[in-house]
Amino acid sequence: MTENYTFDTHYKNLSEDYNTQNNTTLTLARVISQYKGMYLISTENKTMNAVISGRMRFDAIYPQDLPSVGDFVMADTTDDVTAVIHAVLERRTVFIRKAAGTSKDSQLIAANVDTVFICMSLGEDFNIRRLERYLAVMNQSGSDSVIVLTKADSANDVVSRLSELTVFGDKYPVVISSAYDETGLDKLKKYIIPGKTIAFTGSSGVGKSTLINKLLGEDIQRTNALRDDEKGRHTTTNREIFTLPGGAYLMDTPGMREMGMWTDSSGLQDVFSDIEELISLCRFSDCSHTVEKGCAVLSAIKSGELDKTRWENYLRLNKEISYARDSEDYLAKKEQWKKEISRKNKAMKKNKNRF
Ligand SMILES: Nc1nc2c(ncn2[C@@H]2O[C@H](COP(=O)(O)OP(=O)(O)O)[C@@H](O)[C@H]2O)c(=O)[nH]1
Ligand SMILES: [Mg+2]
Ligand SMILES: [Zn+2]
Repeated sequence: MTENYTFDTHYKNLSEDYNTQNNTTLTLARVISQYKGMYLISTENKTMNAVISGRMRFDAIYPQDLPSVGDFVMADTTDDVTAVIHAVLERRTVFIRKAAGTSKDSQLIAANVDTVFICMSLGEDFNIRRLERYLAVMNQSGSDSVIVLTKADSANDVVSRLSELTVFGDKYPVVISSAYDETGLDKLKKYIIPGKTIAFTGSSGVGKSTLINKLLGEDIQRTNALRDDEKGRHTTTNREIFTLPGGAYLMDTPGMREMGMWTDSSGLQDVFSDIEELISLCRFSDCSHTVEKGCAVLSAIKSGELDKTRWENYLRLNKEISYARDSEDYLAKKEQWKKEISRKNKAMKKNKNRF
């Protein structure tokens, strides 16, 4: 397969700097798919398999230290069969998912995504609390979010569903779409411009792959027949980037059952600006919003101005952030402890040799 990518000047410059600083002649490439330890990368003129260098594997502590789909990497492509990735160039955005609940695992889903289409079906799947979560996670990633409401052809109460979105004000563009009757495709295409990477995310079965197919104009993605419960099945097993002839990138992401928050609480501010505003109006600056007189949050819930489930979702997401922060501290301490032990071991060995 021969591709003809043109990377943007930002990454071309970074790659030249890398080669100068490290006295190497590595090639700039983009990771377009990943399966376990295997990568598929595209240079400006070819697509090939790649693995990471032993050094890179050895040095990696966190999953984020390894290449992910969307990364721009420096690779040795002299071997025609398999390239070797030596470095990841600085990411513009990172889409990290933290598995919710008690797990400490985080997963880098994609790098360098400019715009995320957060897809939600106008059918049974429609859930404003889930949308809040996706928006918050995507805000953390640094990418711009567009709310894409899918399957408009089969929806019946679009008006009431749209009214639920008014809590976000006009912070996020909303596109009503249908891959079946092609509603809204023109609006989506406005975001798909050369050089930009657009990721599709949202629950499994909402129609992401079908939309991507439509936009690509050919049946590259596999889609799955709808089950009665509208959930669909997990069809996209790994993340993959598709390049449009004009030079834009479309990325499919697998259906994610859990979409936890990581350590940066900035993601919440935009999604819940009304709540943050209310909190600033509470009479006491250390208000716990549970029993206090003059609590603006409690009175807004009472008056119906603030939906209680929205408040609870806000609390839940905040809690996840503190949990993620704690576990990061824990990992850092563990790393410190490992270093300490290896230092002591070395010192002991030295002493042994001496006596
Ligand atoms: N009614 C309707 N069904 C759709 C539309 N787009 C996709 N579907 C169906 O929804 C199911 C899941 O689609 P798929 O693209 O695999 O969803 P994904 O898991 O988000 O990638 C399939 O049965 C599709 O045929 C649409 O615009 N309207
Ligand atoms: Mg899919
Ligand atoms: Zn309060």
